[in-house]
Amino acid sequence: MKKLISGIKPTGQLTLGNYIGAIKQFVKLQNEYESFIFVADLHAITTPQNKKQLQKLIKELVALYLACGLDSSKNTIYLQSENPYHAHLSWVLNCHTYLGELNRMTQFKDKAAKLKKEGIPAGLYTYPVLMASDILLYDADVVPVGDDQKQHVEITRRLAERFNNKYGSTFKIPDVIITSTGARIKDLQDPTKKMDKSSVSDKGVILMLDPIESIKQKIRRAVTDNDSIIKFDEKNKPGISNLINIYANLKDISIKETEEEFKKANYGDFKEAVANLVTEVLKPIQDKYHQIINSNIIDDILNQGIEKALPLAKAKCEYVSKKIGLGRP
Ligand code: ATP
Ligand code: LTN
Repeated sequence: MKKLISGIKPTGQLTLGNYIGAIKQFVKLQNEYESFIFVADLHAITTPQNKKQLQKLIKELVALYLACGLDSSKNTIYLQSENPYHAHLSWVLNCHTYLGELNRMTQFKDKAAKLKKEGIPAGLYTYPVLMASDILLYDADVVPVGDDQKQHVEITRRLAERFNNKYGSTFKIPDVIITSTGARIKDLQDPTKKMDKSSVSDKGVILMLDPIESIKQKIRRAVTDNDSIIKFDEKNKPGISNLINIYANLKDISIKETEEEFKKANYGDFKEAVANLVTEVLKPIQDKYHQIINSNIIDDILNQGIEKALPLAKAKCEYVSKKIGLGRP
């Protein structure tokens, strides 16, 4: 069976963007791939985090993975920092990465701009190399992510190819999987910006655990435009296009089918339909989440996950070390 790997950072409450761009894909693909889904806590600390809050978010993220339908018999669900080999391989790959490559990463530029006053951690700069290690450590065939992570999977491929050319075949070259609709869900108040869990915008971000009525309000108040045609046009109608993306994705239909379904509707009716669909999807997830978060299952799942992930990662790191001449002769 081919392998899949992906992770999410415990940097905030998960958004509808995280669900559509990432988790929904994990759930769909778990039947086709042997899946490794982790909590990227080492990635989370590339921007400043509060210790107590981080602990809470780690637990919540595992509960949400499960509530969304990740099956622990099909997925190895684990905590990144419990596996020291991620950081080990990351160091080795750092020594094979050029500064010029890291300078081109758009996520780094965006996040660094926000941290100018406090200082920009070196870890934020080398973040893509840690992500490459996460992926290459398990010989993953595919990496399902949102559009913003595509560049990081591309650098992963480049690093793997460089290493293979220098030391002989060592790493599998992974492919990115990006959903055709909803690869970049936008903020409802500023539809030119990505919906982000670390964002300060409250009205523009739908949190997966937001109260149902508040989700509906946020969608009803989403910024649109002045004409009243429900047509996908990201440049001129970013707000409506964002809602079309959300609807099409959650209903598993195309953009065209969505336009056709609402060709006679007004914006009010369309927003109501989007609000109903989003809450229909999120309500059962929220119910399950509340059962899971108060049970002991989270520790069991993480124990089981790390037990499977650790020996695989250890073996790969030892193999890599041998290839480059590290360790005792
Ligand atoms: P942060 O704001 O802390 O950078 P984030 O919301 O971007 O966080 P990540 O942990 O970086 O979340 O992302 C987890 C996964 O969700 C990634 O695969 C990412 O591409 C995807 N994702 C995040 N936001 C969106 C979005 N708005 N639309 C589609 N996919 C998204
Ligand atoms: N950088 C990703 C999270 C992440 C990831 C990974 C995703 C860390 N390591 C490995 C896929 C594969 C993000 O979403 N910000």
